[in-house]
Amino acid sequence: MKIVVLGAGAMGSIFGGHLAEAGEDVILLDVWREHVEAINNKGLHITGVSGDRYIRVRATTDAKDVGTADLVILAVKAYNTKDAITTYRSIFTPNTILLTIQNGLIDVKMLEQLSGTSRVLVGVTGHGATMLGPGEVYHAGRGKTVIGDPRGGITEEVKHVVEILNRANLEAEASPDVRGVVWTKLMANIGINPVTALTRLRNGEIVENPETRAIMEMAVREAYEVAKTLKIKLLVDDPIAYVIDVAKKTATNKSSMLQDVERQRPTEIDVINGAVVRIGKQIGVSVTVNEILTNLIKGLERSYLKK
Ligand code: KPL
Repeated sequence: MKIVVLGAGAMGSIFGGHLAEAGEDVILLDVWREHVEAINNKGLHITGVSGDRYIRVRATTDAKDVGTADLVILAVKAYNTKDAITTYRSIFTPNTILLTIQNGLIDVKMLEQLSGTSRVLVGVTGHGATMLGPGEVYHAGRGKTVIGDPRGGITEEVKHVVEILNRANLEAEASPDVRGVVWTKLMANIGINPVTALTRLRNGEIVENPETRAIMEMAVREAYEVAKTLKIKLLVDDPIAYVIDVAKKTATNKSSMLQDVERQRPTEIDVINGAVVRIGKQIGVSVTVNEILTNLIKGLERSYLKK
């Protein structure tokens, strides 16, 4: 099976590196030329919880080097999805399985339309990873990767992809209701990411501080109302307690959104709080706090992106 990791940032490199080590036919596809050259010249250097090593894996910026893929693991930042699939459209056939492991609420219909395959699977990963430089990735933490078919049920495709990831030591499991898994993780990102990005506090600090904790709780409460109205079954009974627990367990982390803001990059606000705002408005659930957080992050992005 030819596996293409589309988007060889930190998470894509962790997945691609593990798959290559397991002997899979894998190629990393990314527009970042220096990163691709470093991987081809020296190997992909992964450090951190899974060990310090150089992994031999093919990398390219050019779809022509790939041909077509049997499995595409989509790991680009959500705001680059359209560009990435459009640029590399030729790697997809109607039989390609497209597994997104992106953060936030990804629009599966859009993935189907852009790629031309209806075999789209959704994955939620608990791995933590950071890019250190071209060819250099830090594996910060291991976690389960839960995979499912967005239409529900555990299909043969889901089982097959889970098996491939497990062979590569990526600790995967299948879920018959991946929407519930996505929305549960979304609760943590909704509460933690914009509040940390706006205040520059670390995950644990926004819980200790009553003012920031109150905003975090209000945002999660609204998102929970949206989820309940959509009849989404979360994996937890008390989303606020869950988000507080995640923030405490990752207390010293800078959230991904805070890192984006510090590096003056676009954030994933549109697929996190922004997605809840869009849906809440459609179904008539109040999403005022999420709208304020979304608009503040967008204003902040504009202050540095316009430079
Ligand atoms: O996923 C995260 C992120 O930073 O995006 C959390 C759970 C908030 C951990 O930092």
